[in-house]
Amino acid sequence: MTTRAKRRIDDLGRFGGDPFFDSPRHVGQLNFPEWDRFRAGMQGIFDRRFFTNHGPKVRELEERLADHLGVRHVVCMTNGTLALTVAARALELTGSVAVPAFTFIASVQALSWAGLDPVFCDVDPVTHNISARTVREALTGDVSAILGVHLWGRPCPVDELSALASERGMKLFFDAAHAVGCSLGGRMVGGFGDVEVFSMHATKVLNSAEGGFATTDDDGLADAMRTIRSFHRDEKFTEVPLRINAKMSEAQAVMGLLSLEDLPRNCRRNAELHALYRERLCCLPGFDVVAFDEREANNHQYLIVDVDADGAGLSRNDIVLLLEGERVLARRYFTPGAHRCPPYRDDFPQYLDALPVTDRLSERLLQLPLGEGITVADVEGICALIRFFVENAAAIRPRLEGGHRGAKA
Ligand code: T4K
Repeated sequence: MTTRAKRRIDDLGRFGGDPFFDSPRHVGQLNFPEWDRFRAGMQGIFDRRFFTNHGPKVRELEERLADHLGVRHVVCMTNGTLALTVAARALELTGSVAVPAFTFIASVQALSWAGLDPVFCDVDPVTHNISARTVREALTGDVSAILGVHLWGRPCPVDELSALASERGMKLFFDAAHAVGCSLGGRMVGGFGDVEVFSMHATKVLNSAEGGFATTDDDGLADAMRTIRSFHRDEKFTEVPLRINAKMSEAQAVMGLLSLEDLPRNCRRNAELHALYRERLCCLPGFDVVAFDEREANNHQYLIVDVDADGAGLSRNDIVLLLEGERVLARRYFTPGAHRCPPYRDDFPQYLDALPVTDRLSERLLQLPLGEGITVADVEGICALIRFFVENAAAIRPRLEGGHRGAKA
């Protein structure tokens, strides 16, 4: 790895200097199994000449995930977005669903594909998740369910949301795309609410390249999801009006099985890098690293920093621009909030100025690289860069405001 230390602000990539890193540092986990293990798994597919339609590898992955999470049923699907849509259809929801606006847009678009309208809720400023209070404040007459999102892998307050759902006769399900391997009160995420839905996208700590799955302890719901996810004639457990092709392929399942084997190792590695980031950034003014409850199981796959521009001397957006100049591809997750994204900003304008915590977080949070491609030296380098930005904020800020020579590609 070649890195270039910064001595003056003219050395910054943003102002025409050479980037610190010689190749991009991404935010995704991008865990790759060893090639020989992947080849051995794929060899079985070639030998059996069986590519898809709930083959042996998909069934094995479903069983292993069910064991790992302590749930009765796992239903594997093409990706997390389709798994959410299928779950919403299986729950037979109607009208609207209460959902946080502070989430990846897929949480909400999946509802739209299921023919449901969002009722946007604000989130708690500390947990970044919905609470019974924020849902209650948003509820309207036709809300048939709550969709909680365990953001960054930190579980929603499940008990209070369950109590609210029972009180109002609503279903409760969770978008657990970030939360594989995380627990609440010692119980693994996967068994909460009516259904929970996970993503196994390439950027996740558990990955099948593309992929997702739904978990439930309810036999009827599992049957409904298995039927809805496929037009295949052998997959008909229950009567449903509409079906879709949301099947997981055997190749995805091979990748998912290998990734499940590697999950403990990858979580441990994330935890180490997460701790190093915290140690290096905690004493910088205006920087607050989002922490996890270390009494619980965590996957530590998201390194999220809350940047206070007054304390740091630079805004979150300034930091992203400056890091980009050094080939550090930090992300503004989740900016803007879903209520400000099409089609919702036009279809539901009543939410535009109604979600102050979501708006505030979406202006301040920053995701930094953490995953297989990121080394201890990378973390040290990224933190040293950020320290340099903050220590030289007074000189950097006017240069950013007054325009600059673009960063080298
Ligand atoms: N609910 C929530 C709360 C979610 O966060 C997500 C997905 C979903 C539902 C839906 O689940 P899926 O339908 O996706 O299974 C990424 C992922 O695409 C998405 O899965 C994830 N959440 C979201 C938070 O992040 P992008 O578009 O912001 O990231 P992307 O794909 O550009 O990748 C990040 C970086 O990694 C890039 O700089 C490029 C690099 N990269 C990426 C891939 C895929 C690589 O170097 N190699 C690769 O193969 O959405």
